[in-house]
Amino acid sequence: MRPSHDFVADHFALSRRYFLKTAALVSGGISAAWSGRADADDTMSKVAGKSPALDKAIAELEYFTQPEKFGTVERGTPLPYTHPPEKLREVGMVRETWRLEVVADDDGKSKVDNPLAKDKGTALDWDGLMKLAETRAVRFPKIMTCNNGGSPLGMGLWEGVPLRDIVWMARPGENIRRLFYYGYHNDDPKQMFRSSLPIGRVLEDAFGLPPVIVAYKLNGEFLSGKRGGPARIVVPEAYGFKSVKWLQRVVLTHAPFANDTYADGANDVDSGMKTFARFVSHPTTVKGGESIPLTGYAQVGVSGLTRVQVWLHPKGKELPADDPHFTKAPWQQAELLAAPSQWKNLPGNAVPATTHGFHADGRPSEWPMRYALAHWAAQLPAVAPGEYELRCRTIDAAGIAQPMPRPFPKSGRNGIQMVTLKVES
Ligand SMILES: Nc1nc2c(c(=O)[nH]1)N[C@H]1C(S)=C(S)[C@@H](COP(=O)(O)O)O[C@H]1N2
Ligand SMILES: [Mo]
Repeated sequence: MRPSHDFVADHFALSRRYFLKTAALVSGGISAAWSGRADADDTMSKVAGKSPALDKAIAELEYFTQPEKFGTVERGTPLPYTHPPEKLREVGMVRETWRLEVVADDDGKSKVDNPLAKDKGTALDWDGLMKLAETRAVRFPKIMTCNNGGSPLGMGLWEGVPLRDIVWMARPGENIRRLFYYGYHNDDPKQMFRSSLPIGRVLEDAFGLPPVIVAYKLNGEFLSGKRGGPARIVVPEAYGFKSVKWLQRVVLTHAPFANDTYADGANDVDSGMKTFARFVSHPTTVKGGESIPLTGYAQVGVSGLTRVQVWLHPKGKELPADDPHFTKAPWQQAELLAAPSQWKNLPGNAVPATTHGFHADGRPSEWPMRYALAHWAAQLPAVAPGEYELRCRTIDAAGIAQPMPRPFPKSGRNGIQMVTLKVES
């Protein structure tokens, strides 16, 4: 058995070594932001150099998601961003005509002294948003995941203006407990997508969390229509359904409850994002006597992340009937990789200055970062020929294996992923 690894290994050192071997990439090499990195962080990964296949797989990992690989969950017939240009203009789906309203609910209780309303000509427009951005822009990393999806949609560095700055402009008065917010939905109630938050979450941030934002950029580029542009909500700690795209209207209400579109689907609309692991690269076949290179990522959810583990189980061998989450299986430690040296898919392969969760020199201030992803790798020792099931899981900050045995996929799926492996004789 391979010894277990307790150290967070260094993706940085590993990829530097890999790139030094790869002449074509040396010049584009390591971001200057990293030159100030402490030596203590420079320890070599334990899996590094064990196999060229694994080194290559690790070097190919991408932290932030390429636009064309970002997954989408959307509704609308037609999808609002597919309207012809004229119609896009007419319905506020382009910057020139985009407006954001912040108004009181017509519940007769909530008071808003300076509503930002289209009919009063006071709605926030794109120039107003960009003006705010000059002094108020924030950026933070956040993984976008649908609570109903088996894997994340994409990893983003989101930029926007805190929603509270816009809410304050509307001068909220008495009796406001919640915000309902709406995306453009072809003016058809059946196509509506809306979500909601307690006012307290918008006005303040739990210690260490970035604010809820009206986002206009993802990974350094202005949001495409597909990704929710001109502007969308992004809630750092929440599943995707809280991050309404094509945002046009915020209603300040006395209502004490969530009225999210996602409440309809039996979803837990208050769920925190869960911690779980997935494979990125895994061989489907290896030769007898060969070790097994594996890479993957974990989503760092509300309960944190300390480890990723993998388990190789001979196919056909009986699985314990009384242990559906395999808590007693002989799991082996994978290695959690340190922060990447280059933040691929960002302009200049670098995280911009003044990004929440990063030091001024571009190093993350904690690792792994919450509500983000972290990569892992393992090189399993050779096993006897045959067919195998290979699984991965996470251990959270409290030392609890995730998924915990619990039957609630509607509060976020974190099931154990299984892939198969054939070892030839
Ligand atoms: N207007 C609008 N916003 C929306 C949705 C939608 O259908 N319409 N889908 C939501 C859901 S359920 C998810 S999971 C995320 C997905 O974001 P993405 O498509 O940018 O990955 O968007 C959310 N925002
Ligand atoms: Mo979703």
